[in-house]
Amino acid sequence: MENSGLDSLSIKDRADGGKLKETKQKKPSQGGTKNAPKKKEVKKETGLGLTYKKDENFGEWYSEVVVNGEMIEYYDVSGCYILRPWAFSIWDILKDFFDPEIKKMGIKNCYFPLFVSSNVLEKEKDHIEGFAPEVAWVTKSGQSELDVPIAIRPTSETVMYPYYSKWIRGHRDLPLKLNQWCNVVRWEFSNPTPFIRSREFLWQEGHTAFATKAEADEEVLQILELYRRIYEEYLAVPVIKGRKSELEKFAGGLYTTTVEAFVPNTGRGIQGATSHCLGQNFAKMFEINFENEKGEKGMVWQNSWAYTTRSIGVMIMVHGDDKGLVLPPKVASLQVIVIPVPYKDADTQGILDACSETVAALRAAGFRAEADLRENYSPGWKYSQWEMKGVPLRIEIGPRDLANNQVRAVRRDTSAKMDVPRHKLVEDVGTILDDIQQSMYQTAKQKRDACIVVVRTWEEFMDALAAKKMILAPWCDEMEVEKDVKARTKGEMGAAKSLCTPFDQMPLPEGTLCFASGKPAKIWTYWGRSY
Ligand code: 86X
Repeated sequence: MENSGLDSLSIKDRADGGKLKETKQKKPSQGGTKNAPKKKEVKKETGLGLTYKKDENFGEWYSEVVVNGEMIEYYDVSGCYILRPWAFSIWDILKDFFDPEIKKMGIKNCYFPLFVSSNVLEKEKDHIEGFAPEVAWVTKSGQSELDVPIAIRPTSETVMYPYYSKWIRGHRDLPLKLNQWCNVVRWEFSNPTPFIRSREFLWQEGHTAFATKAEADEEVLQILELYRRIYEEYLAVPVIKGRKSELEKFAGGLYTTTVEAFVPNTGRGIQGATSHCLGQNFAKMFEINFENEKGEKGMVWQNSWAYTTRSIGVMIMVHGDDKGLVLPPKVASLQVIVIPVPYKDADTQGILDACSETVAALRAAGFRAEADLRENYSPGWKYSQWEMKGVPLRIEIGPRDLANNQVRAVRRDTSAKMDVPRHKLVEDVGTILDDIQQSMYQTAKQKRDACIVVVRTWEEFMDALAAKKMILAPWCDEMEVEKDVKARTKGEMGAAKSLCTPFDQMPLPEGTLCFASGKPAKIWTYWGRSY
């Protein structure tokens, strides 16, 4: 896995008195000329670079980035992936935000079993129907067949709600607000993709029951706001809050709200998380009844809500570049990597000490920082590796920095380089990391916004779809019309569907017609292809 070309190149540039800025050195990860077979060339040069470019072959780029960035290891069960510490730490950070927030709302954590008996799973046949092919079953222990096959949860309504029925008797038992952090299994058949579509994934599922619809309605939006914050404040991914159409909502519920993200490279929308008001449908099926203060019988109002490890995949797709992952500082398990840049005749020990002191100061101030003091790798090789892994900020310390009592900081998102005086280290690193977080969000938002097109006619709609846009169109809000849109756009790339009806509605002038049916429009709705 070694190299020499890269080493000499970077060291020379760096030792050259800080000319790095202008030199615009050959990027090790990008290899040779346009038409040359990039793959081998790059691999030879560094053993590190990406073979595919994000704009040229997005699918291959993504697979390569998640593996080379050490997020994922492929596994020998198709559709299942190993989440390596680099990925799992992001999941931990999101959980460390979300879990205390829901606890403030009075939601309690619990754990229900992984297995569902076939009786119970089939109890609510209506809601299971469309999903049945995705359910995984345990049929044997050792060599003997089980008397009754046992399902593995694809979601936990059927696991939990029989006990809601048992535990809820009177109004004093309400609200009942439970959440669990767990895995679920859905045996998908369409092309599995790490994080985005895997057969087993991690999520939190919240299941709550209230005496009144008003309480349920309020919670749906409180949770949705937390989901927006996960995406926008943590993952730096812009999302649109809205409501799913009747066709796209969770069929078992009353209405479904969503945060929708968009992946500009593929022109696909992606549901980021979902918060449902289930109404009283499940209360009816599972007989979740209660008696109010006046002794009258009523059925509970329920919600359910979830976000999954898919969120990490969306973040990778939105921010990654041709050098690898680009992690927002708030979710990066390592925010600052400090790399010594010694060279012949330099005070190597002084440089190493300065690196250790820098890490100690940053850690003491609460930053997640490490020094990469490995001796068997060159600085240039280390730069490439930490760029691949997406560390937001690199600090280089060489002889010139030592002499000037400064460090050289290099941003992962923009490649901008800055000299930071050591007495301002903590302050400046804080400022830079904040700026990276904000600017990653703003850049992603600009790219997303540039993909949004407002259309009024079918023709404009089809053009926008071909151009991979996220389409905002006036719609009559009729299910038959959405089915028709799906049918009329069916093809290799997948049909178009409604993504969401944004809560934030533009004015809809009287007389505006539906883009698809020509009937009077009722709402503005986002449309596009989706994951
Ligand atoms: C829908 C609905 C709901 C709790 C959420 O979206 C939030 C958390 N659940 C999930 N859904 C299914 O009900 C379902 C059921 C079966 Cl049996 C299945 F195989 C797959 C499913 N996928 C989604």
